[in-house]
Amino acid sequence: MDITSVPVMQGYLRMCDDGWQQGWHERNGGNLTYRMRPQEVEAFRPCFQTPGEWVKMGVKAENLKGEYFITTGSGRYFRNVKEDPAHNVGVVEIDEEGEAWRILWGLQEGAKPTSEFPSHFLNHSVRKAATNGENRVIYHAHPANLIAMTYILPLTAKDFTRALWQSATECPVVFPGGVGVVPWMVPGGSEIAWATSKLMEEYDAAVWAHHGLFCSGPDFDTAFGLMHTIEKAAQIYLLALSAGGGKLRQTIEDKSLRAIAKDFGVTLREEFLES
Ligand code: 2HA
Ligand code: ZN
Repeated sequence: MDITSVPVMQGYLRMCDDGWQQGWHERNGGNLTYRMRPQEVEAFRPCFQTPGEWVKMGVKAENLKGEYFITTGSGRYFRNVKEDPAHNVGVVEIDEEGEAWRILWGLQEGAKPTSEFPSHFLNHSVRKAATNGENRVIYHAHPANLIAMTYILPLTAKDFTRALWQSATECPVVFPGGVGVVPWMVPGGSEIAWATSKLMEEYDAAVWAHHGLFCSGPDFDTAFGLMHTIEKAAQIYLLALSAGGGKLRQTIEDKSLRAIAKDFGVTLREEFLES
């Protein structure tokens, strides 16, 4: 059976390649996980191999017991995913305690799930709970403009959200709840995983200072679209600041943000508005 004929895998592989094409995944940068629907697991089941060993994650989530995820591989490159899915991505099953994974397909020749699997796992847990099970995608990338913003703005959710909302009219519609900000931390461990997942209880995107961005969504289009929209807004913000010699002559006023929200039927996070 050709795994690239399974629709969910087609969507997953396309998203990896799209992220690579955008320039967000230098070397082994970034990672993508998808929580599979039961019918997607069944479509994939003929491809499953003899399961690997259970491996504990150092984090635990009650509401992810027995779930199946597609994940990118630790140390593997987004650039190679489309050419060779079996070496660069895989399917893992979570145990009945919600604390260990084992490989069922892919991640060939000793690969493991992404080094950020603990962060992805806890984010899946909180987003699943926050969205009544709708959320399925957690996506981490290294988009350059957004990372550059973390060197010039105070590292607060309010400062980042306002700067991004004001940088393109669509932004308040796409992320009316704003974005969270995680201060600089060592990547890959349970500390950054906990800090990020705490923010993901409230936000569907979280900036990692001097590192990148985590986005979530119910499907590949929404999660990729959120990453894309935030990064484009960051690019506009930096272009405008650079062209203006560090000064903005005008921006989208709060009353205009409110007008957008009213017409598009979204609720902006009130505490981030100043008037
Ligand atoms: O996978 O992006 O944050 C490499 C990373 C770690
Ligand atoms: Zn990273």
